[in-house]
Amino acid sequence: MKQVMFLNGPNANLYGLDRSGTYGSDSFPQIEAACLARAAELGFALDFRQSNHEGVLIDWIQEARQSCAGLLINAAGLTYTSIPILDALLSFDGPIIECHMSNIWKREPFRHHSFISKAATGVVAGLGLRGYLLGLAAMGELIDEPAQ
Ligand code: DHK
Repeated sequence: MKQVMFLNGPNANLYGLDRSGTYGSDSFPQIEAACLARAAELGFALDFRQSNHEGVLIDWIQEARQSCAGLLINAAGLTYTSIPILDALLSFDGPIIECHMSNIWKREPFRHHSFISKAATGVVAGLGLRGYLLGLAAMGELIDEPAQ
């Protein structure tokens, strides 16, 4: 069975607790459970992780190079600052889907430029948990396509 990693960056563990509702009402454990269930339906093994630390995320991307056919990532606030995460992603050979719960282009200007999009096969934003599940469905197809 193919392995896929789904990485979540700083503060994603607080989803559902934010009173503004920007990231929806689902808690992080609920989001994780929904993603694991969807991946099982789609027929691949999902390794779903979250860290508040840039270096840990980079270590996990490097780990994924060895073991995973595809990678989804919501780098959260590091999306707009981290060239090291971009560089790690550029070293990954398989498909990469950049995910955001919120529509980042509808928000403050400092959220409008993603450093990591350069490495992404595609981007899903603004659809909350539904977007994560759509990203997983797309990944299920991408990892079964012949390498480009
Ligand atoms: C998540 C965050 O934590 C923010 O820092 C980003 C992203 C947006 C999201 O929409 O999932 O700006």
